[in-house]
Amino acid sequence: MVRSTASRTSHGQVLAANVDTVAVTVSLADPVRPVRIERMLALAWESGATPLVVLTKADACADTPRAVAEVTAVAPGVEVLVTSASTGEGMDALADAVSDTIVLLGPSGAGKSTLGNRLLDQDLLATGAVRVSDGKGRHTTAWRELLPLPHGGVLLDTPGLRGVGLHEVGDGLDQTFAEIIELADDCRFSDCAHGAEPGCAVLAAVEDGRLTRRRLDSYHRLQREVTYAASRTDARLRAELKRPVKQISRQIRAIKKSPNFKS
Ligand SMILES: Nc1nc2c(ncn2[C@@H]2O[C@H](COP(=O)(O)OP(=O)(O)OP(=O)(O)O)[C@@H](O)[C@H]2O)c(=O)[nH]1
Ligand SMILES: [Mg+2]
Ligand SMILES: [Zn+2]
Repeated sequence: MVRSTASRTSHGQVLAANVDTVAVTVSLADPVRPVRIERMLALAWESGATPLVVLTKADACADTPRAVAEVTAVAPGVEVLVTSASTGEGMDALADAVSDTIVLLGPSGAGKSTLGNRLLDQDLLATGAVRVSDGKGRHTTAWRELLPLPHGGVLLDTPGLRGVGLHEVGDGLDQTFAEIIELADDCRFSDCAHGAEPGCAVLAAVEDGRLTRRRLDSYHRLQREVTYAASRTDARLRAELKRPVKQISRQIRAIKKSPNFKS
């Protein structure tokens, strides 16, 4: 699982490897941020692991059904679990969904380590209160921690993600926006970009309300981001490939200029 680094170089940062399940944790105590969920799901799908959305802090949510509906709408094909570490809600379902290696991913303060402790049946992971002013976490978990689960499998707790840059994401984006890809099957042109083309089935779905404009805009934006990241990687690759040739031609010039050189 790789994301773009905060330094915005064209290199990615490996977040986790060899995971079976990526649990994208989202706090129900905060308003739903769809793009953030889409970004995390794209990374999760791209890794080849099975994504799972774990909604935390159900006890602190005024309208859970509405929040669940909002999240489900941006997570096609992904199981969405409602949990509360405070009341124990959803903990059995979560334990059932966990098999083999599971990584907890999400912003600081989402409740990853608290969930982890529930799954571990012990308080092994440090947890910390969120800031009262804005509800943001304080980055309590500072490093990734791998722990064996009591009923088999392994848990990987991670530090809160500050940003989720998409790096070398391909199929992951299509899986995240699966319903758009499905609609696109019916576009008149096979290379339709769903911008202003005639006979675009995706735009038709936006027109009649089957697809939200926000969702399509998000798809386009993340697609542009991925293309841009790829072009930067390509530019770097090209430069790296050219370097030896440059060095060799410099050496040839130097030899030709040397007094001993006879052509
Ligand atoms: N009300 C409520 N609070 C919760 C629940 N789960 C976690 N919290 C609180 O949320 C805060 C953050 O929890 P953590 O588990 O430290 O969050 P984290 O995602 O590990 O955060 P980082 O390590 O900073 O990335 C703590 O004060 C927890 O007690 C829950 O189900 N309900
Ligand atoms: Mg933590
Ligand atoms: Zn189209």
